[in-house]
Amino acid sequence: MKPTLRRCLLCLLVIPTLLAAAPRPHQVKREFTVDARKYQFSPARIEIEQGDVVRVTLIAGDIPHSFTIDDYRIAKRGEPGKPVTFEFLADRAGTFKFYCNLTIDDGCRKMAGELIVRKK
Ligand SMILES: [Cu+2]
Repeated sequence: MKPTLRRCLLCLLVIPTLLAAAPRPHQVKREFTVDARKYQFSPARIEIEQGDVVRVTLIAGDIPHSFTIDDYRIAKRGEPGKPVTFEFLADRAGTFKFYCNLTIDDGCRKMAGELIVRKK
């Protein structure tokens, strides 16, 4: 096989993958910075629409905290001075609890907030 042909075949494989991974134009990207400190999330309520791409930056203000949503299989841990940013597609409508799943400190157990995904 000629090298150029081989390169083209590679393009055929790579380009559709890149296109599929790129956000679709109709998708709305929503960005939130969630501050976790003193056993509270701020904001404690996030409202979005089904189909939105949600980008969350978790800032742990005092001790390590996590942002966990079981139904979305999200569990991200932030440490003081080391914020963590992640994205997910809000494909499921409903009200979901987010909480801190760390067991370092008993106070983490009462940390909770709500992700509200409105049906489109
Ligand atoms: Cu915590």
